[in-house]
Amino acid sequence: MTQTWRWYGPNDPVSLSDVRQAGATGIVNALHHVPNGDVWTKLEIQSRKDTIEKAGLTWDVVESLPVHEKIKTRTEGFEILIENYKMSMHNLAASGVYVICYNFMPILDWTRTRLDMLMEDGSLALEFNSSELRVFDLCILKRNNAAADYTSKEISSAKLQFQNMSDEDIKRISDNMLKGLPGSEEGYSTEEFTAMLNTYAGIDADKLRSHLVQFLSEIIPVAEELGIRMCIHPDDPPFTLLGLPRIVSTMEDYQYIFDQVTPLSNGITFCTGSLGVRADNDLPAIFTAFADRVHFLHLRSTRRDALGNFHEAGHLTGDVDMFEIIKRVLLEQKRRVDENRIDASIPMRPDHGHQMLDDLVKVKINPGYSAIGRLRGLAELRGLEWGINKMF
Ligand code: DNO
Repeated sequence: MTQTWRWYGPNDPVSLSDVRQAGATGIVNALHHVPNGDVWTKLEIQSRKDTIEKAGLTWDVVESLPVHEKIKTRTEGFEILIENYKMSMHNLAASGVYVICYNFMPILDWTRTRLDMLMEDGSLALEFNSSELRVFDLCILKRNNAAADYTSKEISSAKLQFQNMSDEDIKRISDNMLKGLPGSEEGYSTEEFTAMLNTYAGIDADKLRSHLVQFLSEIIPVAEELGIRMCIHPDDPPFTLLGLPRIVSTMEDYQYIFDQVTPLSNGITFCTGSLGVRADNDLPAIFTAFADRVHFLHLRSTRRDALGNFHEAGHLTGDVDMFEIIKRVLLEQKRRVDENRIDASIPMRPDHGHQMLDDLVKVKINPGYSAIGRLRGLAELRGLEWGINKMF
């Protein structure tokens, strides 16, 4: 695997020289300062690439080239936004950046309710708490018809929980849900978010799926022509949230997408932590079913409970069988070597580390993306890969 590291650009508290010391060779990066929907110009791309290369690293993956909400809802102006998207793809290929990660999650990107869950060892982890999500939906956001999505027991306990909640907790949950976690391109106030929800009024999962397929039918031919590998990120978490459809959560979801748009450049960001939140997702089976179109790996593990809560576990602990996944990745890489594929080394990044050691006292960190927890994750994953390779 090619070891990469997500870097948020010059304002990231983790520097490129830190990344080199962590042992990664590649950078995963986006032009976060360019407004969502605008073209990424050749000049901007090249200047970012130069910065990365001056530090002795390479820009291996774009994460994300964001898909504008109007493309997802196919509302006024979406045609121009798709043209802009294609132009950004052209400009990236012109600078030699060929792997593009994106997602098709309505309005919200990844979602957590708490960013500082205390672990036994004193480190902090990201958490998704389903009862807090219900409090947010029913009592803070007060979404129209939200009650229809829950049992009467869930509704009464959410109300009780809300009555006893401190202002601080209410603010924490609202901020985490709406303001956008690191890498999310948008943040909203409650009013703005409610207005955004209305733009999805007539859009159910089937409709959103057809919008994705229409988008892919336009951009995948461009990717084929340019040698770009597009890789869709799964829903995080992989289920419907706040009444919004989510369509990249299961084996069947992937199967549908690839049946509709077949070229291999229509690929996957295989995110073990996101997919692993569902007990009914068989991760090794999903990997093997679509192995030839896995263009990027997010390696992390989550721990779920029976109530629908989950938190980020250590990279080798939790519910993901990392040994089995990496073993299958290495077999797929061997297969690609035999086929003379140029993408025989799949870029991976250690995803979401715990906040630990000196990072606990740093003034600024990006939750989930502090240096030391990811460094620990990368070291563990690298060791596991090394060990499995020795066995082959
Ligand atoms: C969270 C990330 C996501 C991811 C996007 C890809 O940590 O994995 O924000 O970057 O969903 O488009």
